[in-house]
Amino acid sequence: MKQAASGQWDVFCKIVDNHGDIGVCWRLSRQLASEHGLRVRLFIDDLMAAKSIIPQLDPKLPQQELIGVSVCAWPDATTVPAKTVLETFSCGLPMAFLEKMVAQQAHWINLDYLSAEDWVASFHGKPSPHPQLPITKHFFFPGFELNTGGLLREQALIQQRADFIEDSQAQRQFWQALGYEQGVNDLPGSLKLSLFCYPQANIKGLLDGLLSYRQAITVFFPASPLHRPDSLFADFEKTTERSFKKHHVTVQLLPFLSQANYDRLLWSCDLNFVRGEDSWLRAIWAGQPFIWQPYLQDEGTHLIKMQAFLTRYTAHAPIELAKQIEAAHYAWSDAKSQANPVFSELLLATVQHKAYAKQAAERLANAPDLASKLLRFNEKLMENKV
Ligand code: TRH
Repeated sequence: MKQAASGQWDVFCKIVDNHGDIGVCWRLSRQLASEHGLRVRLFIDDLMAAKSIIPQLDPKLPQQELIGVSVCAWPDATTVPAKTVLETFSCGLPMAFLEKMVAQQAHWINLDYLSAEDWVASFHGKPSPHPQLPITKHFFFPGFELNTGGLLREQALIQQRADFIEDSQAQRQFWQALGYEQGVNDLPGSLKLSLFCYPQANIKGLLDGLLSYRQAITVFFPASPLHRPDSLFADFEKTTERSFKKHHVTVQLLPFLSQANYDRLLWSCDLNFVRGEDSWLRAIWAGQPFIWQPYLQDEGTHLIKMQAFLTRYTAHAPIELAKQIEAAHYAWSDAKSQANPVFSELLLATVQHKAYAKQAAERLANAPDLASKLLRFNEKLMENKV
């Protein structure tokens, strides 16, 4: 393990909606503590909402030690800042806290959203002086290219995935823990899909595609307050409290999983539908085929973000497969688009798609990870080399 970086870092997380903000902040805070030996305080504006990602959190406690991280309620005027303060997704810092940061010349870094767009590299590391106070914020942009902040990836992640894929006992335990008995739908040729999406996703189009694909398919659907399964699968037969079936397609409702179990679900499925920020990246590292639905933005700018990623991600893919991956992304993010036979054709390419997704994960995992680059960036700030 690298020489424990000295000192304490403060990480700020405001939970706007959904799970991504806290999902990223909790994952990064644990990594900074466990892999880089930092004393991390994670300040969260809504502790109750954070419980979806940190189930062991007690929202009544103003401060608690969890998995090497000090999880804290939003700071009050007495809180003394750490030497390095990580604001995330431009969540904003309390003025009293900022004034104390000035007093101790704290480093102020803003971790921004992940994008594959070309402009990212030119904005990465850029300073932004505070309009009133003599302190400068530095923007830190995650990204897919070496001249960006890199991608969030724990050091042991790729090996953990490889070990799980090789370990049928661990896989059995995982499925049993989910109350899912492996059986008929696990026969050779049957497919497993996972579904994590926003309500605007073209779920009807996908189901039509799956129904026209002549192999047993199980769709795992972790619970999300954004969806009402009974209406989504209205023309399916409800076979149990948590499953629906129509011909060869079974939909299995799952509880909202722990982040670790959600990784295992992504590792175990043949095609993963993911969204937003963090699940998108976990799907990439899972090395399995995936369809990403970006967080919806006005004027369809999320489709520009999606196209920038597709161009980069499919750059090394066989033309036909690249076209199929792209067509499936547009069919998924655009509920009005003609989805059939886009999804069934993509499923027919599963073997080739799996090989490509595995290679793409290995290619991206060769680059330094975001947490290591964040520490390097902070060291450069200390040496006034930024
Ligand atoms: O929940 P999201 O839609 O979060 C979004 C995005 O981050 C978006 O960029 C941001 O602007 C918006 O929030 C405010 O999707 P995301 O980013 O994939 O985060 C989901 C988290 O939930 C991720 O850490 C994985 C985790 N997760 C589980 O832990 N268990 C589960 O069962 C599932 C489905 C997800």
